[in-house]
Amino acid sequence: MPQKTLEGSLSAAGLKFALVVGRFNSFITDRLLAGALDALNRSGAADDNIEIVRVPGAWELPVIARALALQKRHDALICLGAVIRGDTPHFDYVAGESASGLARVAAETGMPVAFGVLTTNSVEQAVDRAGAKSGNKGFEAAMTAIEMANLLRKLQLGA
Ligand code: INI
Repeated sequence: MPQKTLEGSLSAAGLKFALVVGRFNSFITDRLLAGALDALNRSGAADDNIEIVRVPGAWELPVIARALALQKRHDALICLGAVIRGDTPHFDYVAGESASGLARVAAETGMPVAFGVLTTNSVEQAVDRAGAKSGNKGFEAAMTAIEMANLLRKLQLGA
């Protein structure tokens, strides 16, 4: 018998998304948001099915992602932020708790949560990953959200 492989498609038609975006380092997160919206639009998502939620910073992403996940109004969440290392250990707390908090929301609620939070050592590294040399991590996060929403739907339909 041939192997059975399950994968999510990359069509966003008919799917609902929330983008949760940190305002801190908005010169970067605005670019991540633009990349994510580009991915959703080019994959067939309807504007009416896209909601943008702004939060102060990456630290605040998990609590709002959790509230949205519990509402079950979306097929996937796309969380965007930019944590840039400074001279103090603050970076480690914000980046670490944002990442582990979002992972916990996804695991505990079953809602796909794409992690589009940059954690970089410099502004230059962040710029590179927000639409310059190294692509746009917001675009990649949105594509991941689309794939995961479709894969989960397939599994729930008994694939
Ligand atoms: N929030 C970020 O999203 N990125 C950062 O680089 C950052 N730094 O460096 O401080 C940051 N801090 C704010 C944090 O997310 C909270 O909004 C704040 O601590 C209030 O809870």
